[in-house]
Amino acid sequence: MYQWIITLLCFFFVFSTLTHAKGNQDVQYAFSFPLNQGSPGESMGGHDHMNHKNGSYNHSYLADPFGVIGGHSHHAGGWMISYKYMRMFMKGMRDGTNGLTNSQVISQGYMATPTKMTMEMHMLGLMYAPLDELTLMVMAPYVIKKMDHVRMNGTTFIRESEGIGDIKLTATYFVLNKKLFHLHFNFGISFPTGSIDESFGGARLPYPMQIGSGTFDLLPGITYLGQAGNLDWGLQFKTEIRLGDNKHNYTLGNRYHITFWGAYQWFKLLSTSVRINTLIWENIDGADSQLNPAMIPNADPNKQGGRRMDLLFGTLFYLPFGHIKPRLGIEIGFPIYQSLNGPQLETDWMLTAGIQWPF
Ligand SMILES: [Cu+2]
Repeated sequence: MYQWIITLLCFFFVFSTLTHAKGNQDVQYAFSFPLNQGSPGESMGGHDHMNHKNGSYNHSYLADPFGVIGGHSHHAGGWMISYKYMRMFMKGMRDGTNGLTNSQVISQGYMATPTKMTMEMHMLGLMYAPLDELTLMVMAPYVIKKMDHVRMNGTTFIRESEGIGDIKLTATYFVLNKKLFHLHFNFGISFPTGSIDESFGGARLPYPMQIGSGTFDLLPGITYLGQAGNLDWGLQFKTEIRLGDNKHNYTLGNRYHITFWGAYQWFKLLSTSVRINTLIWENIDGADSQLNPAMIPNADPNKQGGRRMDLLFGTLFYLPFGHIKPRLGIEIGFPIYQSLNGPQLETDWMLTAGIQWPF
């Protein structure tokens, strides 16, 4: 059902792209509000806000889609606070690229199977740039998970968990800063502040219901950004590398993300984006001895990995006040391909929305 809504949204975006592509000559002046920390007068039109410091291009605050993390940097002395709400909905089990019914999963010998899951995250972020080249960011998530299940005998049950997730400290450092070719490295560390002790009635909940990884994780990556006229684009490769075992003797799989996007500034205060996000995540290494993989598939460390490609559509609205415009953003997407080491819950759609407020 959700796929249909999202497909309609896609058509809307394609249609509006085609209708706007003609006869919109004034768009090169669309991005004319001042974003620099310097004097507001230096932005006269076009993308002049990027011509900070003798015409050099600083991707200080661009049309990077809301679901992208570490996709922009700030000028020296710049701050930004942000709030993002993320939601992901998963329904139905899948093995490889094939869907499985609940009874097909249970007939593999399990006592119960997950049927659907909602994951929500409230994330507070703070960015600060001590140098033009270097932007630091801290992100603090609050995670809420809810999973529905069905037992062998047809009865259903729900499990829930919530709490502070893994706090991340990250940095971007640019090595090239040209209009058509901006390149920055992403660095980061994720702290094991999220719980891996979530339980119900004294029994530990399966891996996907835990809040954190339980390990220190490294977050290296590289981001390329370009801009011409009112068009912005980007390509980002990011990884999450787990360090060591957590206290329950397992390590979540490493994750690899490759994403690329294009964004177009239609009006002074509105831009839209289209993005492809490819994710590969590995199985769990080791096992939590309190979990029995014969009971339910999501308690099996070898049924956690997978790969997925998502198509996402985003919109950014710039609020018309303040020296540097705050922006509201939303990005909605759905998988166009997913292959899972299953049986595992398949993803149906995901959403990120929130506000970014630079000062
Ligand atoms: Cu920022």
